[in-house]
Amino acid sequence: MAHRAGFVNIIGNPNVGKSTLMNAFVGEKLSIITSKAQTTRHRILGIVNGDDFQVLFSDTPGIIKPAYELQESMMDFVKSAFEDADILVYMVEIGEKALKDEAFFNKIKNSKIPVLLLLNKIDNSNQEQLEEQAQLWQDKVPKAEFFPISALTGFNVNEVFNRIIELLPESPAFYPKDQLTDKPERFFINESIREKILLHYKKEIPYAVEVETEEFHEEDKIIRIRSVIMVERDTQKGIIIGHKGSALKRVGVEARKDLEKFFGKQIHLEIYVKVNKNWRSNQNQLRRFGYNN
Ligand SMILES: Nc1nc2c(ncn2[C@@H]2O[C@H](COP(=O)(O)OP(=O)(O)OP(=O)(O)O)[C@@H](O)[C@H]2O)c(=O)[nH]1
Ligand SMILES: [Mg+2]
Repeated sequence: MAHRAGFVNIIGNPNVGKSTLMNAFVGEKLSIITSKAQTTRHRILGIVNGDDFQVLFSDTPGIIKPAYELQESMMDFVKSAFEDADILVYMVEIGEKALKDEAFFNKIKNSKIPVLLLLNKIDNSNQEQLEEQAQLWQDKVPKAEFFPISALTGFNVNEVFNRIIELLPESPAFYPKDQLTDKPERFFINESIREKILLHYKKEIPYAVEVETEEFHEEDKIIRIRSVIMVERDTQKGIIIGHKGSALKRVGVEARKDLEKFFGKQIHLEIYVKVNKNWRSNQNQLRRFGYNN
């Protein structure tokens, strides 16, 4: 059989389970997952290699109407995912009625490339609701191939993957066959710290936070890391640190555990907090944090 390879880009509303699905395909926790919307801010490549295929999955931020520059950059990642896709995976979740951004929705509906429409979180539904939702979405996007799935339990995930392999164009591999992603180690450190912030802090705090890893030093048995959590205001800095540093300590302990699993090595993680005023609206800062496209 000829070798197949291509870009399979996963798009949809915030919080529908795009990152959960990509991690399930790749078998690694490349993307962070939380119950909060806008968990993913970047386009993250997850590569699945076989002897005669290479699937280049892209996890993308949930589609929103951007309100500030960071969100505009996030939507630029989504746009780029439209442009280079060989196959589009459009994910919706049980109970969802529409993609709020009509322009994006029309692009999906009129797409010239194959679209797989995945109705996710069916573990959260009953037969009646499932049938009604299946009908609703197949009417909305008649050209798409429809799959009810559960990214969480794995229901139908293999079936979707096998269909993707069938649809892949003939092509040589784009990346070395042992490569898993295009992101550097520091990216996964930043993300794993940001995940703990999404999990443990309320309201605007997670959205005002960016993480940067200043030092990554790998030794025989241990990796020494120093990262900085950036917030937009002084008051946020106090909240991140917490009473006698307890809140920040929890972030550090939990992120370190995840990173020890990810890197398979002992980790020494030092985290401090810094104010970087209005970084979310500052083009130079955004570029520095990898949000340029
Ligand atoms: N019950 C159920 N929950 C799911 C399923 N897939 C994902 N979730 C949950 O839905 C929430 C969002 O999952 P993510 O994978 O972070 O969603 P996302 O689409 O990447 O979200 P953004 O990055 O914010 O756009 C998490 O709490 C997941 O555990 C599923 O199949 N069933
Ligand atoms: Mg995500």
